[in-house]
Amino acid sequence: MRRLLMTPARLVAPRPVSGPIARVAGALPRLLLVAAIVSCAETAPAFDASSVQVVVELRDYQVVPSAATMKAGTARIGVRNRGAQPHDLTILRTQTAPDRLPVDGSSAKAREDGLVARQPELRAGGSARLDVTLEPGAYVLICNVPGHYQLGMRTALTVE
Ligand SMILES: [Cu+2]
Repeated sequence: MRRLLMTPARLVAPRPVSGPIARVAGALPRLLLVAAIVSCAETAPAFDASSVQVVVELRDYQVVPSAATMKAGTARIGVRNRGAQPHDLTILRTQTAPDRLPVDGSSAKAREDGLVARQPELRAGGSARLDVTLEPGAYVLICNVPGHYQLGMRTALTVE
């Protein structure tokens, strides 16, 4: 846009203080600032939202899938950690209600009967794509970082 507004005379007229080196030097602080902002921001997602069947968000302390029901078969699950803590996604096939899984007192983790798949811990802002084959049935999605299941990181998923 800015270039379109420039007159031809301004484009060709050499100005004494604005050679290529002066321009780069002038832009440098801005470039460094942009680089700093980018490096602090969330890294690019490990999956394309249109290429996964469901996206599961891990929050402090909730597990929030974009759909409560999935089709049976091979599924691509996008996992995002939106919390400040590291979280994992543990997928169990079980008839037990999400809030009724037995918890091991010494490890503070939920028992993993019916374990189907796990996305290992993702740091805050991290993401991953988990490819799993799901048979029809009742599933529970949890984060099994010690204590997190008890804090509420659990939800139901139905596969049809
Ligand atoms: Cu967690």
